Amino acid sequence: MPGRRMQRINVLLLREISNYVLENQPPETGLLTFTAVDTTADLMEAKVFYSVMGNEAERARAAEQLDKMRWELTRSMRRLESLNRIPHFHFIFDDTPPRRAGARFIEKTPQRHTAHDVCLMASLPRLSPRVRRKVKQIVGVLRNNTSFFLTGHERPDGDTVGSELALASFLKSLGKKVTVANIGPVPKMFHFLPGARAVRSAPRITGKFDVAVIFECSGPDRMGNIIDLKSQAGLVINVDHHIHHGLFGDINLIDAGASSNSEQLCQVFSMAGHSLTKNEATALYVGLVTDTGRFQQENTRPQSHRVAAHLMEAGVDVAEVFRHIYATRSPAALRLMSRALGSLRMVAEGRVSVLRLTRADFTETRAQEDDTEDIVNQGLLPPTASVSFFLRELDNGREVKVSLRGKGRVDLCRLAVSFGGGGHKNASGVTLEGTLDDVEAKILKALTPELPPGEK
Ligand SMILES: [Mn+2]
Repeated sequence: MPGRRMQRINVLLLREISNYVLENQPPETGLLTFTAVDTTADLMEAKVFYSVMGNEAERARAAEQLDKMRWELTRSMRRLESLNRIPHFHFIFDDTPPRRAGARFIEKTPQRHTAHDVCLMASLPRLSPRVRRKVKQIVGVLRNNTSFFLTGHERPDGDTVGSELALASFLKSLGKKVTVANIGPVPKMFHFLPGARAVRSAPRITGKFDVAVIFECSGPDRMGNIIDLKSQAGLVINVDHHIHHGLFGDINLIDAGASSNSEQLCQVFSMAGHSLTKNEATALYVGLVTDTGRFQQENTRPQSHRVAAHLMEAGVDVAEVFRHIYATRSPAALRLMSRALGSLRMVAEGRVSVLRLTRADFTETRAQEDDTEDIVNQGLLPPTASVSFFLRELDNGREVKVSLRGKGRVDLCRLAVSFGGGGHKNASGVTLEGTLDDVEAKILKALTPELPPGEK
């Protein structure tokens, strides 16, 4: 058994080598995973074990590439201050199942949809070499690290929760330590997802993690700074499908062409050769179906349906998901909906529907924040309405949360961003300080000039 110091050095080298090679390997090399490093006590020599997911030719190319990279790799290691010498690296192809965590996992999981996976990989959007490299790099990081922290934005939605649960399940099946936490609670409608009740809700999580994966946050403040990325995470992976994004991660997988994080994760799982379990597929499906507005919003692409088909084939019960998310409403939520509909006003010559809820509406109906789901969409029903504008007073009494939905005629994302919010062209939101009247006036003033002329 190597001593604690050597163990630390081995772990450090394993991580550094993985990251360096994944950053620098040419795309035609098969999927490389580094499985172990064994350094001699005098730091003269280090055996570096690796495996390759790929055919014979890819394996040979990988060996050749590693050989070529050796010198540059050694040079890049010189910046590691905790090492007073860089050992000579010997790359050793490792095919022994016990060490190959990824391979062990694949062997353990029957490939139920092998033919289909191949077809899915072909039908997933052809990633640009840049994104492909990132996905590949993420797969390597997931494999080569031990402890993970997963989180998303405040007031987690179906896509955040679904992505967290699917990724957590995948990581646990690889034997990793996983903590999932958000600053806000998981909405009740997602509690049917296995693992959803175990997701922690806390303002602050302590401890250190090898890797933090952050879902759809334009910046660390969007996750309420639940951990301090600099001091608590060795490496930060930032996954998002929204534009207007701060690139705060060490790896930023940003794809505005994807409907949801769930769709992006499908790329990661597909590249990892992972065959989804029913629970993972259901969690991802929830992300897909909620983020596309049941496949009705503009971000719904042929690709979204292909991914949905793939998830159904992995066992998703679509009717069950529908029942939990869309066909179940508490009496309190119905009463809240009635209040919101009762508040409807048509302004700007009928081109904007305004819906409002006060704090009293919540307390008197005993409704919760997540009972507001779907209210904003009602404002798009009047044919003259181009935009539905929904405002609600937050519990703190100082702020108003604004949701905007459109029919494609106004860029609501740009509008929300100009106030410090975000979203998509047809669905965006922002939280502003002020009274309902102040905030309504402020947004209408900016919105009205953007509206298409009304029909007379
Ligand atoms: Mn999303």
